[in-house]
Amino acid sequence: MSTPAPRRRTSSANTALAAAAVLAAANAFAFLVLAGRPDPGMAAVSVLPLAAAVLLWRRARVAPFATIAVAALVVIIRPVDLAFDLVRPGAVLPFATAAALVAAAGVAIVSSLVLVLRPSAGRGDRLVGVGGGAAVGVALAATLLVVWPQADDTGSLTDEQLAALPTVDLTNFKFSPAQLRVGRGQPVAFKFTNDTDDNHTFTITELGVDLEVPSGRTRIAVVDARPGRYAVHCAAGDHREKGMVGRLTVTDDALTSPTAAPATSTGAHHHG
Ligand SMILES: [Cu+2]
Repeated sequence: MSTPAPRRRTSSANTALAAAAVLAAANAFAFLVLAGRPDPGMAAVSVLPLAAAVLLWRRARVAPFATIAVAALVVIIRPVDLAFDLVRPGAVLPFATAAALVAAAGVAIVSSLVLVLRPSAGRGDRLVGVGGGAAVGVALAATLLVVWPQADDTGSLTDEQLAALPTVDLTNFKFSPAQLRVGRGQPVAFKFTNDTDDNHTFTITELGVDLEVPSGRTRIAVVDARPGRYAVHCAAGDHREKGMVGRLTVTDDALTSPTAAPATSTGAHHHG
């Protein structure tokens, strides 16, 4: 009866965090060793937030900095990249990283609450807890806000349909092909690949299409337009000025061409 409870209270949390740490370590190992090309940056990213979350949970002195580090990492990696990996994981590693970061953000938020609510919290603890938790929350919210519309754009296509999509390569600095031609009628889906180190976009201002294609990723865009000719450009940096432009022609008939074919069905396609 004389043994104080607090030591046991955190044992389940410790176990969960230990498991998370093992996952993060495995993730880092995969990025450094198993991947054909070692990627120290991604390895560090996959471990740091979890380490920060662990420290925060344990209420170490560095906890305030840990909270801020988690928030900064989420922002630095860019919500759109995270969101993309979460919604349509093209590879296990980026997905694992994104999932780990989101999980870490969740732990950081909870830990901030713990920091704020504990009886012995000083004024500084409370300020850091509230500020850090809010910062992580905002970063996480931004990520999730990007997630939903992406899910709507790409989630309804079957694997068969995905494989049959016309592909447009985004390179520095052009669209290949730059002339897209589709027949009117059903919405048309394109697959965009970006193998460069830069992020690019597929933007049709007239149609309200603004698709971000992160570096090294593939994305699907569903375009539903009346017959006409639409100017296409990349909205990243000065890519448009560098010639990253194209044109989408929607013909007045239902004919298709090699550069684009109607998707057989796009099911539950929604506009944001
Ligand atoms: Cu671009």
